[in-house]
This record gives sequence, structure tokens and C-alpha cells, in this order.
Amino acid sequence: MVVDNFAKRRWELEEGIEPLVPVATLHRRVRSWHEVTGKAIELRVGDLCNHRFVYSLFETFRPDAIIHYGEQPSAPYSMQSRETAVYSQTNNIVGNMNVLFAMQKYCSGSHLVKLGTMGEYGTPNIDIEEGWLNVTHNGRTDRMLYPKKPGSFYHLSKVHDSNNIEFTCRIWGTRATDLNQGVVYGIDTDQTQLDPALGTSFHYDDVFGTVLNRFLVQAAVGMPLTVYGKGGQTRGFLNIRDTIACVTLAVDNPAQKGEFRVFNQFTEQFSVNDLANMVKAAAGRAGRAVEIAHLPNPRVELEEHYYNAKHSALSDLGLKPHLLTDAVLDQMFARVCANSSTVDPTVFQPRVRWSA
Ligand code: USQ
Repeated sequence: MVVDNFAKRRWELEEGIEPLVPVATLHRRVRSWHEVTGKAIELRVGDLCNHRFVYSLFETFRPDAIIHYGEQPSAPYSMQSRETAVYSQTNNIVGNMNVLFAMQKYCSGSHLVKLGTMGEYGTPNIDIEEGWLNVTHNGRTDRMLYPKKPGSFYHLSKVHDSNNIEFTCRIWGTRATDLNQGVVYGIDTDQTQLDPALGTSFHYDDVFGTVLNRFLVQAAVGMPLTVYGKGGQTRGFLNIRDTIACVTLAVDNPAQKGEFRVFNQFTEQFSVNDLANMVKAAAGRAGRAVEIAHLPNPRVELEEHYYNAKHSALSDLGLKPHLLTDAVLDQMFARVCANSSTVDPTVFQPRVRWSA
């Protein structure tokens, strides 16, 4: 079963932005999936913030596993105004709590696979562990949730979700996997390539576009790459193909009853400057000259910092990463160039500032 309330399509209208390639209706996508794979997916339209809707889903469908992707995912969106900050947190936190309560009521043995973010940790000056930290304080030791220093109201909403999920694991015996995902890039997966209607949403605007996707589109239309500040900001990254593999691994190897399991879901670390240089080189190989611009940083974040995040749990389960090689970059760049005739260059400049 797939459940959607089409909120992303509404936010696109609010912001005046479009994905690089139009996304077919969900009904059409479900039909295409059935045609190409023979597998049927039940489709329901509704809002996770309406607990009666969520309860009715869980009561009738009784899922074995819930893959919860249904949240507002953008840091800039959440930092636009009081309204978008409050909305991001209520939408994400209330929706997640309704899922937890529905699980408890109708399928307490089921497994929640929840999309979290590496941004929950921020950029601490110590190694980042996978969710938990053994702390020795005044001679005593305990296993604590890793301390969080998120960088936006959006990232904070995910911290609150993690706390709520860990609480229900401890108190109700919920089984849950929190996928602390890094920044995703890429346009195709094996599944999206089965039919054009299965294509996923690829954003390059300042609100929903992630950094590498933005740089590829900027290079494709000959605009300077928008590095914010010094560009030493370092994050964990993963190919969109690996996001799907990670969810599959989590579902196939469920958490134990009462276990709050955290996977740091990324495959490589890069700085923003690394990515800009890689895209410039890829464009050069395709015969296009690209400039790198250093814009005043619209965000409040460290631009030069220590970053060393552990990410062995998913490899231990068998993840075979698709790394960001020149060949992968060249392929993505060619795909973006082939679809660049309708690109809107007015959405490259960042419009949302973290502070006045
Ligand atoms: N950046 C630039 N230039 C740009 C866009 C971004 O220099 O044109 C910089 C940002 O300042 C930041 C870094 O690139 O330092 C990453 O920014 P991003 O917009 O690609 O990603 P972020 O805001 O961190 O959020 C994205 C997803 C979010 C997910 C998160 C994973 O939108 O849903 O949770 O990546 S993580 O970053 O690990 O928290």
C-alpha cells in the first residue's frame, strides 16, 4: 500500500518551482508499476496528521513494515518564516506520532523504518557514531542517544521524531529503524528506468534541490555553481539507488522488539568544494566551461569543520554502494543536459536566509 497527501505538489505550487522532469500522477505511477512488474499496490490518499485516517489504514491493512517517508524534507522551506517552521514541525512530529500510536493499537509487532537525517547530528567536533554514544561521566557509564546539534527547524523536527520513536521502543516495545540519511543525489534507479511514468522527483531549486543535483543543472545551463560561503561544509552523500537498497535491507532485517536501531545512511563524505570541482570537471569532459561562484552563505553553519561519521551498519548487512565515480557523474550530467530545455534559471540563487 502507498499513502500520500500530495503535500509536496502543493509546496511546489507555493514556491513556484517544478521538478526537472514532470512527475506523473500517483494513480498513473501505480498503474505503470503494475503493468511492468505485475505487482499491485493499493493507493490511499490522506494526511498522516489526521489520526482517524491513519488508524483506519492500519486497522484494515495491518502492515508488517511501515516505510515512513511522509515528511516535509527541506531545511530552507522550514527556515522561511514562523509559519513554515511551525508547519514543518507539526506536520512531521504529529504525523510520526500518529503512525506510532496506530502501530501500537493495531500491529504492535510491525517494524517502523523511518526516514531520519544525518543533519540531526550537525557537525560536532568529535566522531559521529550510529545513533548511540557510550558516555562515562563522573566514573559511571551509560549508553545514551548521541547528542544532537541540528542546523534548521526541519532537521530539529527529525530529532524530535527520533526522540519520540526511541521513547516508544523503550516504553511500548516498538521495533524501529531510524535511517539517518545523508544528502541524496541522482536521478534514476533500476525501478524508475522501467517506465518514464515511474521517474522520481528531481529538484534543482533553492528550496528542495540538494547540492549536487543543483550543481549538475547549473552546469548544464552554463550558470556558475552556487557554493555557499567557503564551501568547506562536509556532509555524507549517497546515490538515490542506494537509498532504495538501504530501505530494502532494513525491512529484510528488522529491528528486535523494543529496539531503536539507527543506521547512518550514506556512502561517502564530500565537501561542497569537492562537489563543485567534480561537476566542473565533468562539464569539462563534456566540452562545457563552468565557473564556481562563492556566494555569501544564506545559512548559519560551519564552513570549515571536523567531520567523521561512522556508517558501517548498512555495509555489514550487505550494502554494495554506488560511489560517485567520473562515469556516474558523466552519466548524470548527460541525463540532466538532455532534459535542460525547460530549466528555470531564476531558482538558482538562494532566497531563504537563516538570520536577518
Ligand atoms: N549548499 C551550497 N550550495 C547550494 C546548495 C547547498 O553550498 O546551492 C550547501 C549547504 O549550505 C549545505 C550543503 O550544501 O552546507 C548541503 O545542503 P543541501 O541543500 O544539499 O542539503 P540539506 O539542506 O542538508 O538537506 C538535504 C535534504 C534533507 C536531508 C539532508 C541530509 O533536503 O531532506 O535530511 O540533505 S543531511 O544534509 O545529511 O542532513
